[in-house]
Amino acid sequence: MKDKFYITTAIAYTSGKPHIGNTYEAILADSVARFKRYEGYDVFFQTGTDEHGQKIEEKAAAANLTPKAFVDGVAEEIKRIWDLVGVSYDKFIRTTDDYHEKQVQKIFKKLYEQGDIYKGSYEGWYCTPCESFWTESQLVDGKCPDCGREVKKSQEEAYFFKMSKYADQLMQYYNDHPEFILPISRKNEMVNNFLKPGLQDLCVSRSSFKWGIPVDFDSKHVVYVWLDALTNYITGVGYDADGNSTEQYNKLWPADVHIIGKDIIRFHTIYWPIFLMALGVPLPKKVYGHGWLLQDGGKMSKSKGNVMYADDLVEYFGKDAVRYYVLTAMPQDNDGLISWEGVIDTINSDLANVYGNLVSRTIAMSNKYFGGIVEDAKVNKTVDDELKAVVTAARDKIKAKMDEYRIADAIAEVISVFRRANKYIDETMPWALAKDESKKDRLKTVLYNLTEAIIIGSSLLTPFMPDTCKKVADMIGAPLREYDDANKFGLIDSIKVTETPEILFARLDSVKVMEKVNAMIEERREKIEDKKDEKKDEKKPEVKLHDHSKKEPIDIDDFGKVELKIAKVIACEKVEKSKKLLKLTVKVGEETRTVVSGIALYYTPEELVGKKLAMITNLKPCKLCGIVSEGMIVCAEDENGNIAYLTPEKDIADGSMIF
Ligand code: ME8
Repeated sequence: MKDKFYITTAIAYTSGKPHIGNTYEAILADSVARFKRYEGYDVFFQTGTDEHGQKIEEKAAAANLTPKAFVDGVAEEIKRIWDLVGVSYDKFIRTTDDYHEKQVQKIFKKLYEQGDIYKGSYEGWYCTPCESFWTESQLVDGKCPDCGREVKKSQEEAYFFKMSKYADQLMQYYNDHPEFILPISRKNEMVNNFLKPGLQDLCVSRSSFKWGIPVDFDSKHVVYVWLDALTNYITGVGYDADGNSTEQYNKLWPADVHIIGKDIIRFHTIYWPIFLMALGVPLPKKVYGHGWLLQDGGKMSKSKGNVMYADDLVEYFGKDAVRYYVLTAMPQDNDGLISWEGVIDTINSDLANVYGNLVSRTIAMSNKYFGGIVEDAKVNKTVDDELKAVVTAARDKIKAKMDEYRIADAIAEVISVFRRANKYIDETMPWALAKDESKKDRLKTVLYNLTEAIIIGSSLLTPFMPDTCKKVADMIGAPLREYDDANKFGLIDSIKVTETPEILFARLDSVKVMEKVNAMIEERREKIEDKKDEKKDEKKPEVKLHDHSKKEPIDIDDFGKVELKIAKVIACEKVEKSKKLLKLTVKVGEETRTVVSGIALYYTPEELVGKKLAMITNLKPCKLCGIVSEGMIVCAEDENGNIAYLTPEKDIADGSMIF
């Protein structure tokens, strides 16, 4: 009976299309899963999407969709991309799946009933228009960092998890399982930065937004998105909090490895193990935190149109070349740098020059000298032993690297097999042997040895480049070698190679490809600019800014206390730290004043310069985002939150009184 191997990726946020960095993780996990299958493990590979939370709720609103319709679209897109790059998952879980939501509710309740979760209150500073809590240190001059308005000290009811209760147990687990966190540097980070200073209780519910799994016994609250998301690893394989877990769960859990990125290691090596301890569930065997793929030569940014997406890369270079590139671009203990030029260089050097060239030369020579027939005439030389030694040692070297999750190093071992085989061609000079009839058998053996090296190397490369390796085996006319035989030389019998070999990787002309790529980036950038303009025209406000309830009657004297004048905007700019504020310089008769106004979502600075507006001129000055505001621009706001400034019906001097 084969051992099981349960491997997972992080589940991707459905806030938008995944870039090549997120896709890298799926390819990485896929190559591990494929290698384990090749080794003979009974692999279960789970991936999926993380679909709840405020950010997604906001994105959906901005797209004018319900959150569910929005995440349905993005989850489909993520699946499409995973399929495009050949991610061979067995299960794709979505956190909006019914069975998952039910289990999260049960888990929450169980933890509450056993006292690990308790109801408390969250203290902070609340900005009502923004519906946001802020800590003291986040405030700017004591005001909301987003809109610059006054904030109220508030308490919100929330549920908390008693993290500290399990801290010692977790430290013990780390000590007893030195292989739990990989690379080791990440473990030290967790111990020194989080466990040693002491764990704080974790707020595990939210009531300021709705798009989450409701706490079933207190429906004002939704479950904190990380508690929801992390449990996917058990709910996806059939965990049941009432003790009726499936056979599949019993077989697969604990997971053999969670593959995740470096930014979410804390969630997987502190929160997740503690939740599991509280549930009485065994901990995963390993958490592997990979580095990040960063764009060489500048940050990837949507507005620059230069974000690298897997589907573009696949369109330009093909699936396997993209898999090869991202896997080899990432070192184990660090981040990896990627670029369009980098893909071209790697394809030209490793795939076209080394692998492709070896395959095409070998097939061409077999056709030319022996009508495509490859067989061993057993005329051996010492140089053959050197080739055979490299080829037969490769499997175990690769396995050792794969066991340490050194994927780039494992692939480099395969490439060194192909490099050695190319060198063997130079050493044996088949074209010279062909000229001498008496050396025909030696030539046969040379081509046989090369073909063996190609088949064994391709078999070992299959987890990383599945389609290419299969194609090579088909062209050679020999099956890919099983794992158990991948360290044995000389198993091919007599075979016939194809007469019409395909070019595996054509050499790319960097200048030509980059011209096309740059044109695509430019086109995207323009589209994004157009969209921004359309959005500006729409000017859809998200919330009403002001209290629209009926006010108490006042005397004319009360109204008389308000000084309203016409102000002319002579300059205007955005306030750097805020999305909502504009800084206006206005002329009011002889005076020039600065006014900070929360209308940046409705008007651009350019639209306001030169306009005459109604302004309250005797409000006491106040500081907003560090700028002293000396008045208030008066606007009208309708029930839907649409805003319009007030301007005189005909031209009138600035400084004129409004009464
Ligand atoms: O973190 N290079 O989702 P996510 C390499 N939903 N990996 C990268 C990367 C980059 N440039 N950018 C992101 C989440 N990643 C949560 C996970 S799991 C219970 C919940 C990795 O879509 C990132 O580190 O933001 C993470 O492992 C994965 O992509 C998904 O990121």
